[in-house]
Amino acid sequence: MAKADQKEMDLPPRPELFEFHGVSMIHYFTDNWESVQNFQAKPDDIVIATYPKAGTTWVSHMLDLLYFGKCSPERGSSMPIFERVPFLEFCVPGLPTGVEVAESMTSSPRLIKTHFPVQFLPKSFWEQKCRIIYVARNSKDNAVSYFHFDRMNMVEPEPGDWPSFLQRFQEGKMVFGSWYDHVKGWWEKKQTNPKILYLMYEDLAEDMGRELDRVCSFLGLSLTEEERCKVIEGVGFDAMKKNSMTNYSTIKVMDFKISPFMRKGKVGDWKNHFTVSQNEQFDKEYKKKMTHTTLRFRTEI
Ligand code: PPS
Repeated sequence: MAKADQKEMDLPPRPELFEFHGVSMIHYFTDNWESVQNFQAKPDDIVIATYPKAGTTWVSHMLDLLYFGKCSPERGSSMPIFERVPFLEFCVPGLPTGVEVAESMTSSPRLIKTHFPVQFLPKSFWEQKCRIIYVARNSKDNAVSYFHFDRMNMVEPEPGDWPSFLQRFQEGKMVFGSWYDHVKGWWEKKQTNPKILYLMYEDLAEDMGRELDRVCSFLGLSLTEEERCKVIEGVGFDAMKKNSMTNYSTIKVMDFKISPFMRKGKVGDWKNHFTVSQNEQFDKEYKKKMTHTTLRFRTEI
């Protein structure tokens, strides 16, 4: 977006990345650091943790339907996802912070979203032994989705062109840092913490019914066949794209003329973006960075 357009929308300039405790961040997610770190979790809080663009909204809406779809069916079509599932570290002037939204919630359990790498999660979530659902997405599709998001979201740094964005993605110079550190950090933590369920975007896309059953078993929920079908229908890509309470169309800092929030929702869209040489280069780097982990992703299904 041209600088003049940004001014017309009465928005501050796009934020710059800076190093924060060893992770690239922007001030919108660090300005409220003290109160985020001192956040008081409740034992039944459920955290949805992801690297940006890995399927956060998908799983957030799924959990909201699971817990509240039956008793308040109007909730999913009248309350935007960021009110139903507050974004903990969010702090943009003129809007309530994620902490404020979470603290004002009267429904339980509270579903709380974060993009923090594992070492940033406020300690009270660990002390309270809260359940955490982490969602990861293969790096190539994740990078493509992030690129389009940064193009359309005026509170993200300027993405530049695709080649330079991809280069910075590999270097970890993205908001919330390196994809590699993020997915591996949470994966390592999960090995010793049974309160973490690690989901993959590709598995959700392949078989939602199977993944929903895994989620329900982790959360100790059982659904009737009718409830199960309703959730599966509600979290379909087309249903969520149409639903203004899940598609972010009410947010003024996102310019849907550039790209919609619910963009493609596919596994393998990276093939429409990576050149052959970008792909070779990427695979080489990927191999090096993923040597010492058992974590495996699928870039097609
Ligand atoms: S954010 O801004 O970090 O919270 O974004 P996040 O929700 O994590 O990721 C957005 C991408 O997830 C896709 N998405 C879905 N895919 C399939 N089915 C459903 N229901 C669904 N809901 C969201 C969304 O389209 C973004 O991916 P891309 O590849 O850009 O389309």
